[in-house]
Amino acid sequence: MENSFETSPSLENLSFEKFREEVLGDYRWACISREASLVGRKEVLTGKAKFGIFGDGKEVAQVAMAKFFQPGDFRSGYYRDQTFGFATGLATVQQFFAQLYAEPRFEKEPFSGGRQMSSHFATRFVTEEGEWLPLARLKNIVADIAPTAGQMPRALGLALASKKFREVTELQQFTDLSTNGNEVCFCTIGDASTSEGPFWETVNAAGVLQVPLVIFVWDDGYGISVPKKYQTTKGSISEVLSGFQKEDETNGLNIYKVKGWDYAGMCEVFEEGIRIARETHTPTLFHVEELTQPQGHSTSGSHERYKPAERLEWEREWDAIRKMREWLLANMLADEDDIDHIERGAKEFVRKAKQDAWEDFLSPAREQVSKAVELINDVVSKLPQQSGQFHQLVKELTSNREPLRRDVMKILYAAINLAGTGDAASSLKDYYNHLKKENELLFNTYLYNQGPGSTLNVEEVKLTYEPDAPTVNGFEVLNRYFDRLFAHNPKVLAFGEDLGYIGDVNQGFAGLQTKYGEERIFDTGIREVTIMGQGIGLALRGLRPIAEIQYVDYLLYGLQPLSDDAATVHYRSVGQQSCPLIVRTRGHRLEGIWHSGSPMGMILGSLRGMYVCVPRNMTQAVGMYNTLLKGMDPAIMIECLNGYRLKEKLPGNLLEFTVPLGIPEIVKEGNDVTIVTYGSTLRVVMEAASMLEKNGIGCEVIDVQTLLPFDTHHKILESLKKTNRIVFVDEDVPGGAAAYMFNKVMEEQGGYRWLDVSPRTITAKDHRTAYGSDGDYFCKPNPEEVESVIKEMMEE
Ligand SMILES: Cc1ncc(C[n+]2csc(CCOP(=O)(O)OP(=O)(O)O)c2C)c(N)n1
Ligand SMILES: [Mg+2]
Repeated sequence: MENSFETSPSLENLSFEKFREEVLGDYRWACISREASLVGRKEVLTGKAKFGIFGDGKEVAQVAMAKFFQPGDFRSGYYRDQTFGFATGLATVQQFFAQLYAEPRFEKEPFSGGRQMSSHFATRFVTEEGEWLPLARLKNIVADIAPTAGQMPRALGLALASKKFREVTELQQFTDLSTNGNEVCFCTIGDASTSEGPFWETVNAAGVLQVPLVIFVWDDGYGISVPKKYQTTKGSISEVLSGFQKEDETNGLNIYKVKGWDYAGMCEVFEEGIRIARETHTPTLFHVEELTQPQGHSTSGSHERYKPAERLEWEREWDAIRKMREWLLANMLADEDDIDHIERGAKEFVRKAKQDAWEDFLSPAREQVSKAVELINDVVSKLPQQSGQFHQLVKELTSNREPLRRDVMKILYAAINLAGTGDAASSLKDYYNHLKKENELLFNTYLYNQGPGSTLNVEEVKLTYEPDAPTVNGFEVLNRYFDRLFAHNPKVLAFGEDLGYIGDVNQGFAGLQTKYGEERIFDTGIREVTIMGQGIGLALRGLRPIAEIQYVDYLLYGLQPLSDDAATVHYRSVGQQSCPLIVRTRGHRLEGIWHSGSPMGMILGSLRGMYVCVPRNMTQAVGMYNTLLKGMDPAIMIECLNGYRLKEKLPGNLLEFTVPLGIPEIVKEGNDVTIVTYGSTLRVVMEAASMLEKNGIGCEVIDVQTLLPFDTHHKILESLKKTNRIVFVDEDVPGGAAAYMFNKVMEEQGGYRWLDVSPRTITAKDHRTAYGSDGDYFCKPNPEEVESVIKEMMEE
């Protein structure tokens, strides 16, 4: 022993020691994570947090998974992955508890600033200035979302980005964003969530596309209370997926089955599958079976209610941590003492992290309580006759041992009311307003990019024409624009159904695939959910995708990833992630129930967090594309389906001209009535306006251009001040976007003060639009209807 330090240890011993250390390190993280779950549940049950969902039972699989997660890789997962977060160093246990308590201070809860439930992680992708971080050198987690399988569509896009970075020559210069497309997207999903459509769409698309997507199915046999036999055909996701298995000379996925308690087995299989995915871009699925849920699904219930006693017994016996412990002992990697030491250390570590997070969480509200009490006591000295009631408020506030920010606001509000209108409470009011502002910053910011990345900062560049500018079809304006755009901006990619080879159903991309390659302009399968997912994933990785929904009527299929993911990502990550996706689609009137929709109310209701562009013609659309491409926000562009063959003068500054968002354009001036509209209906309105003109009624026609944002400078109000009559016209259902515009102008802009007659909306009918020209005439607004409503208004 004495001279052992003099003998150099053999290389073998050294690597054994290193291996042992690594394995024990993994065991330690597994124990810490388990303890965090156990303590986390208690925190909820004792009322310190509202809801908890934890990763107990999945620890060993995730320490194995974390080993192969390299800088540049992305995780797109769900709420079970805390162990992965800890083991990769992307989340600390204290931050995990901070999130459990809903800590809104970003410094303390850097995943969502208290906006998301527990175990919804995120890392930073962009700076406050809207610049991309060197994602190729970082380990990246896309901000988690709760809808089951909602992480799948975007995972496809994240993986597709690697393929694009590898195969598109023009993209190889962006070495901060990718290292030759070596980045793998790790996607986790629960067994029951594989029943969801987005799972199947993603798996099929990945098999077709051949992208480095690695899916881990955490199979614990249940989706809340519903067992696998009601979820999955044959009760096995790997078995039913077997037809997707890649063979020599075919596409498809590599599918592996592993046991979730078999640490060594998982390390081996994960290493192989992930390496192949990284090198060859073959998608991979690991079916990780025999996982458990020691505490059941979440804090909302107990699994004893629905799991049979034998299952519960089996779960105890096959607990992965217990199995790993047995394996460590059997392989003499540690003895009982070593293991006990690790387990005790884990408990202590978690106890301290929890305590620190809780103290941190409480401290701001406690300080606010002290300050509020001090200010209320000051008021008491000025208004002694109400002292009893003030003291009651103070008592209420100070007897709350764990006050929230909300409690302080409620008491301050009550105290201000009690003090009445005099000056006595002015410092209370100041403090109330100060806190209100502070809370707004904590809870109501980052719906859109706010700094230099904001699309609203893009400067207007006016449209110009060459003296000999030709008049062309609307689609040709777009076609020439896209041609220049693809020559100019290597980050732009466009894809969708029929978009590649034939250049979209209305020829906006005609001939461009041949010119710019099928890597940049490409067809997809008929799968709107994952077309949107491709767009989201590519945008999150710093590219500029234009993802097409063939007709706006089919947006419903692709709406979920937009609403739950693209529209919320900046908000839910507190500005750390931006998704500058452009969804291109076409809509409003043409023919029949599914080619004439204008579901703008649906869009407005579901896509806050995206901008909504409704250009009246293709020239305006070009200006909006330019604007969007200079910003960092996601947006949807609804081109006029009946406008592609209408003639437009070809702009001279196609690549430069911008249409600022939220600025309506007065397309016709008039003094008698303001007509507010957009998109295809604008032409109907213009026809009505010229009919009215003949009767001496001057219409001011305003194209709002974008619904989100809406008339940010209150231009419509200026018009209303002149005409004192207003009508909102569109072809959405009643109560849809026309009602939205009405609300904006009447309530937000205070337009009601300038009305001489009651304001109106003219919309399509409640039902979908019947086929044919008569169907259109009798279901959508027509010029005669607009004219008669306005005549009525003039006579009122
Ligand atoms: C779209 C959607 N439907 C329902 C839910 C409610 N829900 C949350 S978790 C869950 C079960 C998921 O089970 P599984 O995929 O097996 O994951 P596990 O929780 O077992 O890890 C359900 C139904 C949801 N979050 N999203
Ligand atoms: Mg499950």
